[in-house]
Amino acid sequence: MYTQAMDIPDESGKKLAVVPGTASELEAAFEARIAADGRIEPQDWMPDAYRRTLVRQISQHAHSEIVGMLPEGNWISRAPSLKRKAILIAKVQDEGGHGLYLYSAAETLGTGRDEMLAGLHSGKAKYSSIFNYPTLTWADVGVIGWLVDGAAIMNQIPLCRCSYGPYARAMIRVCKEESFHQRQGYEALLVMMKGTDEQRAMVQDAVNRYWWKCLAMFGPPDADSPHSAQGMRWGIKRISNDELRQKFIDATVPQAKVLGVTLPDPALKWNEERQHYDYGQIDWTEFWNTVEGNGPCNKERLATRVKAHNDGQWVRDAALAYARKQKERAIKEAA
Ligand code: FAQ
Repeated sequence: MYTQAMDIPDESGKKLAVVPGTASELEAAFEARIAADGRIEPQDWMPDAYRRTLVRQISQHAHSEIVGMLPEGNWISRAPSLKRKAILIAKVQDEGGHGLYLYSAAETLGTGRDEMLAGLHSGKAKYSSIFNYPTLTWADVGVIGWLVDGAAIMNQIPLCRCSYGPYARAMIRVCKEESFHQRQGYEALLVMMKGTDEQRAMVQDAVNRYWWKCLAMFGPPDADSPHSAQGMRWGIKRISNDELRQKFIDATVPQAKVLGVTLPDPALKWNEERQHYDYGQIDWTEFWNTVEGNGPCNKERLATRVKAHNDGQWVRDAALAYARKQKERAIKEAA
């Protein structure tokens, strides 16, 4: 289980925390570990800024998984067959599980889940822009699997090599599950494309609405990304936002051809010299507007999460009361 693996020590050397020394010696040991591509573990000494960066990124990632359950969750009761419903339920549950591994990984850095959730519920913490758009038709569910999970995997595979051990280990399992999510989405679309003209039009419409939003998922261009340079230096990020975006485009164009859909970008063209596809301008104004809370579904998504959290208060209260009773019983029995 992932939770048991969180304390696995790094084989590359002794724990930084057990090496006595001054602050500058500890910092030097941390830097040496990073330079040697070793892993930092929860008990190790680490600079405050490294810790803060990880809590920010991992908790935002966790929030994305949890809020990301909502757009597809809306279709569970309307899935077109029993098979599609079973797959979709499994996928949405997986996303919930990803959120939980990630909150646990962030907790190893000393930040409580209540604090992280308070950040989400107050609108202070971010989550992925992509989940603030509506799912209008069944084709949107297929396109989320193909393109949104596809973009998520592209971004998350390098995170399996993140310098922070618990995050890297969580990502291994997450990526395996995301791979199933991507395939089920693509397969659902392949079936629709073999159907009626109306079904094919539905797929094309979903691709048209989601394509540009998926490209923005990778974050702002490198030149406008305030956290990238330090994140790369610390081995948290391994590949830059723009490079990942390019890799995603290069991998997706042939898949779109097989599927028989057009990607909605007239500038999309193979560049022989670069050995990559050229592509058009992403609307960053729209992206930032959505990130800042003004996308089409931001308010609805947050309100749904806050209601679910409040509705679940009795479960947390009951679990705490039970734990208290267990403890009291153990004390009585020991007396
Ligand atoms: N949406 O300087 P950078 C999924 C923010 S999981 C919203 O480049 P960084 C699974 C960024 O946080 C999808 N905000 O920052 C699934 C920062 O804000 P801050 C989530 C964004 O951290 C599928 C500011 O802009 N994946 O889809 C976005 O170095 C289907 C400046 O940006 C992850 O979270 C955005 N798209 O790089 C679930 C992966 N992009 O903190 C359900 C882990 C940027 O200063 C259904 N995260 N921002 O207030 C990462 O890899 C990185 O955090 C990046 C951003 C690449 C997202």
